[in-house]
Amino acid sequence: MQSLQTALQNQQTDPELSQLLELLADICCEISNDVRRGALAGVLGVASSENVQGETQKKLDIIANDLIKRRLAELPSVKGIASEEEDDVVSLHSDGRFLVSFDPLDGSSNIDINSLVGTIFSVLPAPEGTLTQASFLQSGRNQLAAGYALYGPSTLMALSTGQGTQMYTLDPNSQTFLQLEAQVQIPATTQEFAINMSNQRFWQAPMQGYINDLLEGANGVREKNFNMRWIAAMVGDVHRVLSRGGIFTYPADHKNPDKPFKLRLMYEANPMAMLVEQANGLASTGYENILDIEPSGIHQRVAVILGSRDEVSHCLSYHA
Ligand code: AFP
Repeated sequence: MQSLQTALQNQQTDPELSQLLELLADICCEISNDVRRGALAGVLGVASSENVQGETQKKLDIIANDLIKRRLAELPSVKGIASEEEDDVVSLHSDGRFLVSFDPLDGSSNIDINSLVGTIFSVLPAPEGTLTQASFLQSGRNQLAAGYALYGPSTLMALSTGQGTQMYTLDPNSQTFLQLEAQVQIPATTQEFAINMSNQRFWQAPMQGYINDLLEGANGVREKNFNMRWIAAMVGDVHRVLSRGGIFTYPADHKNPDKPFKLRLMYEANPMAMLVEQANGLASTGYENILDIEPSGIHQRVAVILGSRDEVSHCLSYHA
């Protein structure tokens, strides 16, 4: 199996970008070690703080965020970072070429039940001039790279630099990532969906209609039975979609009128949309391709429908 370093060289990735991606992989390896040691590393439980979005932070949210911030500061090519756990953007090196946005620990409510969590990251080109929030407000099409690490029974990493999506596994002995798949391909059709069904009564009509038809199974218009999965960590649900297909959605809902969407564009939706599109899948809000959204704020949230091409297209037909 080829290492991440060799794979990036073989893809003729820009050497500075490769260096950044190798550093991100190294950081994920460190977080993976903390996750594995769990209570022994003192990383479980709630911290006495909230993030900018008013969500209670877990200890590991803060540990992972601080680690990524500290380690990325080592690299002169990184101009600044934006994190789900930071109120504002953080300036690192004024001459840097890259911006990195990340969700340091996705699915953090899973950490205390020893279930799947991960780290999601996205790399954008840094515009000239002083770093501000506006520097990050670029559409997902501008991403130079996107990826996630999944801390599960083994630690895996999905990565794309725009030449397909590759899957790696962490070798705990050498502490390096080795390539498992050179071109991940999401099957176009599926009989598996992922949605938080407890929100059903709050969804808009198109999603109500689509899910109702799935639930009717072989007796309904779809004429086939569907199965449901929900990991409560986007990183785990998207990994399943990349592995065997499926549709994952967190649609708009009116449970809390001030917060119609759950997932963050810069830290979750954009990087996952790039990985999914590069693996022959689709990623949409229902009305527009996620990668085409012109962001209006670094903590912006959006509706997400992604996965197997034919199934996502079918879901979008309810929104037309
Ligand atoms: P946290 O990382 O804040 O725990 O949120 C995870 C997440 O944003 C996303 O990864 C999941 O798909 C979604 O929340 C799960 O939300 P529910 O609470 O509705 O299950």
